[in-house]
Amino acid sequence: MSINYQDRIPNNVDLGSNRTLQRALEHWQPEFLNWWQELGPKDFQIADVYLRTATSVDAKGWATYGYVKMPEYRWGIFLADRNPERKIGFGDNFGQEVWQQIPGEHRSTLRRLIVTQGDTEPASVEQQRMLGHTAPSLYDLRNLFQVNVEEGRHLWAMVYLLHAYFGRDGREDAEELLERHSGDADKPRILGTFNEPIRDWLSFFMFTYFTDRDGKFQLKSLAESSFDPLARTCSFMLTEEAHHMFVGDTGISRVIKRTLEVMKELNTDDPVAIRAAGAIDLPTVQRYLNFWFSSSLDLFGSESSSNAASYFANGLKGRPDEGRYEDHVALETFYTVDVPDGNGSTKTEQIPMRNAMNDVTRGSYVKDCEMGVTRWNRLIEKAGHSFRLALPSTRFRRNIGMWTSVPTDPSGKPIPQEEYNAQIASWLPSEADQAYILSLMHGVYEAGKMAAWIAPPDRGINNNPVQYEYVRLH
Ligand code: BYC
Repeated sequence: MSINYQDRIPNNVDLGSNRTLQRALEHWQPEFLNWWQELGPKDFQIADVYLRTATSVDAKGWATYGYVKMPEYRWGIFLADRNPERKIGFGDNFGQEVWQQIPGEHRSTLRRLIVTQGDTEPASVEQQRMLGHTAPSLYDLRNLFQVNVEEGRHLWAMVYLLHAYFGRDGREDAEELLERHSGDADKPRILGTFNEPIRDWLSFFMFTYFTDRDGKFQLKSLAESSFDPLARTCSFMLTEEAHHMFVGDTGISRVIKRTLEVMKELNTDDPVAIRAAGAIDLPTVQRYLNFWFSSSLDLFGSESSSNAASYFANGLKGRPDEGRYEDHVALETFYTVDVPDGNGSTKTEQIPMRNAMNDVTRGSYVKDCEMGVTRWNRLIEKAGHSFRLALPSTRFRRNIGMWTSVPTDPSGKPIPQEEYNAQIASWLPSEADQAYILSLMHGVYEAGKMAAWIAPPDRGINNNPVQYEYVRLH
């Protein structure tokens, strides 16, 4: 179904045929816009931003580009097309019809999953709200705002499901999604990472690389759901998510590229000299990476989770790319995890495969994260330096799961608490690192100009040149 932009809420779900639902969403719409004005990107609301907007959900032509003022962005409800042949792909009901309505016994669990997913979307916009003031270029400013409006749309995607399938409870949940706020002492966002402040662009690139990538894997898991409208919603969200990870991946590459240029010019790898020249030394990049990667690992939940086992058994949440696995029932297999033995060492444990689904997904995520690291290291190697970036171990600095508060070094080796306390400041961004990175953050708003700490991108957006005026400020 094509998307009708004459509607107050653009959609491809035939909203007009359900007046009650339409009215409920039209009631929520001004609350969303109020939230956007109060907690969305600070200022820039009258700037013309070169944004893409969904016009259809098919692979070829979903995006059109043009100048839009952010509050006029057409946030809408877009589900991937329905496949009438689709069957349940995993769990106890493998092979049966997928659900167009929610079976009563799964209502509260699905509601919780949808609320948790929905909560992350506005949270990320809140976290990023001040970054417009320090964008390293108009190209980057545009990318930030593209990410922000699409996270806003992802909130719409979850709110649609809450309104359409969960009655009054869902409507209340939708209101609460605008009432919790990132970092709020009384009403924080649900998941840890989404309460961490993002004050600088290095953190933004780390977040879009590592945390948005968690989003990719969680959305892929939900795209397998037996609840077909959830699966179709998440499938389309994934097409938007890809650009967010591109922003992170290329952002980090560009930071490294610039650092390597400075290292070459000065013929040194001394962080002090590199900083004096206004670039970001590689050990600092590693510390920011350590912080955001370890925080994002927690978003997958515990290694052994009875919640995860029941999501899988009931067909609510599968594994990313479930079709690639041979055994979709996973009832008789086991999974081996390394766990702390309580004496400063590790032991292995066998857990039923269904209980291990969080860790299975986390494992796929770590592999995906490695690809960027390999690419960045290739740049460093080509420039003739021996320094290498590395992902810390999945045991390092965990706050959820079996390794919670177990002191390890970044390689995952358990160490005494005192040693951890003494070293942690050298493994994560120190106050001095943060102050230095913040000192680099100044808005560069002249088309084609770049801040000195980052290299220009290889190409612009939608075949436009890098020096294109991606945001027209007024
Ligand atoms: N922080 O049994 P467990 C995205 C809670 S990002 C705080 O292992 P489960 C995006 C957990 O809720 C993707 N609490 O949990 C990215 C549970 O609480 P209860 C977001 C946490 O249920 C960038 C308890 O600990 N998608 O889209 O197996 C920009 C025990 O844990 C955390 C989803 O969240 C944490 N990190 O797994 C914008 C998908 N981790 O029940 C957007 C939907 C766990 O004891 N959510 N807890 O009160 C889920 O699938 C699951 O809720 C989780 C947790 C994977 C998050």
